[in-house]
Amino acid sequence: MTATPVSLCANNAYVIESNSNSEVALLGGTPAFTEDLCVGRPNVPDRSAFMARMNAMFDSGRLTNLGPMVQEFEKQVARIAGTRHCVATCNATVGLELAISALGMKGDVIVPSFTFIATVHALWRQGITPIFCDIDPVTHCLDIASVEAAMTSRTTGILGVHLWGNMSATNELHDLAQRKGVKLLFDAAHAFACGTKQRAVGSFGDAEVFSFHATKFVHAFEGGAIVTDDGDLADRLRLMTNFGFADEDEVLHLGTNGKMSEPSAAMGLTSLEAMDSIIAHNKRNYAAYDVALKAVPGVRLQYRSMEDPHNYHYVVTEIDESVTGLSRDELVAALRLENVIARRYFYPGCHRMEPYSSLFPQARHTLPVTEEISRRVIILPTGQTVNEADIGRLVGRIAAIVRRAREVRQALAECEDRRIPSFTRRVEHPVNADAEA
Ligand code: T4K
Repeated sequence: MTATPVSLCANNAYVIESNSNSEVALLGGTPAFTEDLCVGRPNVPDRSAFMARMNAMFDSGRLTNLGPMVQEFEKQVARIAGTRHCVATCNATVGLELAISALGMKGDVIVPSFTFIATVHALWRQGITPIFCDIDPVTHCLDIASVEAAMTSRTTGILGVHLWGNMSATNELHDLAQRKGVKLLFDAAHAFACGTKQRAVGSFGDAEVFSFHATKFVHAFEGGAIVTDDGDLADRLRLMTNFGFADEDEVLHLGTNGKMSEPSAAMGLTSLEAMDSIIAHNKRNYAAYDVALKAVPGVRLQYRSMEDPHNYHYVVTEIDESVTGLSRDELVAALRLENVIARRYFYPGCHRMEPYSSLFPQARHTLPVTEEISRRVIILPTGQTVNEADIGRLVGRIAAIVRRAREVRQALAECEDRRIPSFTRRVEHPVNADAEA
């Protein structure tokens, strides 16, 4: 690995040296990393503890269908979320679909466009029309004024998203939902173990849904969980995850196979045992990014409180091209040659993806903040496979790339390297697309 100059500051975070003469791989330098530094690389907890659980599972002969490890996982998740009930699911997408259906949402449901596509698919697959609303530019969660303006007599629910683990405007959304008599559900896929000192994410709205996908900071390979304080709703959800079976040959409800398996629960439980140390690691990484990125003009790190509970799982930066001299996409592309796989989550917004782009072509005119933010965000790698020294080296390269922006732009235009993502060669959704449409 090349040694991009870094120095250790008082709080042990590695910071870049402002006068470093770093190389840039795109301009002929050695890549910053010999192996890919990835967003989404899974955290792998104690293998022997996981294997012991797998052996216990084989000994018991119970592989799935609400086995003991799933029941224990549900207990742990409900405890951390501070809710009375938890229903584990095979993934969060199915969890969202089930919760939407169990809450009786139909007609129109309010949803942000700036989210992973699963949030919106979970509505549309059940014949519900997503009403795209804009986001707050600071938290990237639903903007309350946009929600209020979009509500009509057809609205039956609000599906908020605690994006990046940032809490939605829970109180305002609760008051609005109560006033209008509609259901309130939160996609909390990113927000397990987040919240305020007073209240964890999980107990807001009628229900909330977590993801325990392998790319999440604690995971169950694939997995999800619906949490709620409403006992009737939990009972209904429990039936619905198991085809609607109430008893051996008694079906009471329309249902599906949404169950979590025992191997997933085994991983989930083992992962939860490592949760505190993963969060502490992520928090140190966040602090290292915070210090180092202060030296890079035009690259702003999204704020995280160091006091309120947070999983620090998504390192969210916004690029100001007028300062960096490079677009977000050019920066992502230049980083690929450094073997850094940063992501453009959640570009270009669900309203510009199919089938929604064709169904709701006007949506882009009503979502100015979503349009702007989705062009600026880069998610940077963190998690157990990334340490503070990696962050010093990575931010050193970002700084060097930005310092040599003009040469980088020119080199990108001429570069034929297959690692350069095709999106840097396409003109995607130009800023004046509104005028064209
Ligand atoms: N709501 C929100 C707001 C969500 O973000 C998500 C999921 C959901 C709902 C639905 O939750 P689930 O139904 O999935 O439980 C990934 C995840 O698959 C997805 O769960 C997650 N959000 C989303 C943000 O990220 P992709 O399409 O980006 O995955 P992929 O295959 O490109 O992987 C991401 C990165 O992780 C790559 O750089 C490779 C790395 N990776 C991934 C896996 C699975 C590994 O290194 N090893 C691995 O095993 O969606």
